[in-house]
Amino acid sequence: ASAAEPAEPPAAEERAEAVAARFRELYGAAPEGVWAAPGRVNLIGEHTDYNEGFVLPLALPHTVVAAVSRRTDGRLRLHSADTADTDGTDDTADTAGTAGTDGDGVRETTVAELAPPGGGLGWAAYPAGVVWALREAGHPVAGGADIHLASTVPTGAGLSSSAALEVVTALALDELHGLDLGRKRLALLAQRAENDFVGVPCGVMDQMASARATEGHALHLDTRDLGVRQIPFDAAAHGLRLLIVDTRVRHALGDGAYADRRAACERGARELGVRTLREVAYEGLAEALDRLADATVRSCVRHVVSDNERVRRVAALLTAGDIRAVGPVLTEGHASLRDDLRVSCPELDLAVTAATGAGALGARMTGGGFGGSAVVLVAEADADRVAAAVTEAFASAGHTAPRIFPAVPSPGARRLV
Ligand code: GAF
Repeated sequence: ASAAEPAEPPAAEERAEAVAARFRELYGAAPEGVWAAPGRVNLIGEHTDYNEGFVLPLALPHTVVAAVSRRTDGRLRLHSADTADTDGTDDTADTAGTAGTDGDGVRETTVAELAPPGGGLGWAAYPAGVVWALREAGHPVAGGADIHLASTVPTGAGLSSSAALEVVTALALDELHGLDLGRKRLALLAQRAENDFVGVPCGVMDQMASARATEGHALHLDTRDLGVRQIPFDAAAHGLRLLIVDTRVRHALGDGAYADRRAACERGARELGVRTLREVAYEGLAEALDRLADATVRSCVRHVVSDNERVRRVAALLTAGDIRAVGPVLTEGHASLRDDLRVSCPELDLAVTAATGAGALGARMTGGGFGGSAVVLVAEADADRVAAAVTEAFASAGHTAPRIFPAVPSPGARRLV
């Protein structure tokens, strides 16, 4: 899709009925309810969340919609309308884990037998992990559930398809069981599912973004106390557009490189004698770096502390209504992720240089890195030209054509029916 004809996915509200109808086909009765949770794109503040730092994501119009009913016999039945797995493999070919699969592709297990590691379950590990985390926290979910999911969040694109699966499951079960967990505990529980059941050591940004973002806003999140501030983000009102460039290079956080960066940051904090890098002030960065002997640790610390500062700057600019000035800060953030944290890849670097070279105000990779997507801030009038320049640059380099579409700040998780 070109930037001129935005590939907006159909709204979750419009998909609710079809998802409920498919649930009826699969399980023989109407669902008790239908919920939605969005993917996210992060504007700035990358690899800061597991250092108790700041992030600034916004929810996308791309969502996971879930039709759900409680059961009483302890069985957990899971179905996804999407053939591709969140890790890019075909779920019908995946036989790892304990869940059986029937002819309709329904995965069946019991709540009682859920146990980590659940990574082998593919996409089903995310909803199953949430049921496990609820059970572990002592919530009354032992009766089981029937769940049917349908997603428009691109998988492996760094847009939090996993967090959307987790949050939609958590919200549905929270409401059906009247648990009243609140969005903060819900996000933490979803993160626990991913950390301890799926086995990915992610921070809490993606789950909080999906659970707490609101339409028309970027979510300023302090990952230390999970305090949030909704900052108006209306690019169109300023004659601007925020584009996502999905490089189609599929990333996986579970492959060790993400955990390595996290370990380097934790080592930096230890060597500096602080609990987390959040405690290193930007003003004291040079002095802190002088005290670190290891070059890798030093550059990871420099990235985290300087990216926290960039979140502060971007939040201040947005609050002041100066969205254009955000552009260069994004590009600076990309250089830091590429050169200091070293989590970029050639395709992400090319998306950024091609976009800024063609006149974008700024661009950076977004999410965990090693593939996935970049965000580009561009004047409305230049959007098509910039998108074409990126597409051309990918073709010249022999890369798969990227998918380019606008990021419109959309509502967070909610009940539809
Ligand atoms: C991934 C993780 F899941 C987040 O917690 C965050 O660390 C992000 O990478 C990098 O900012 O999306």
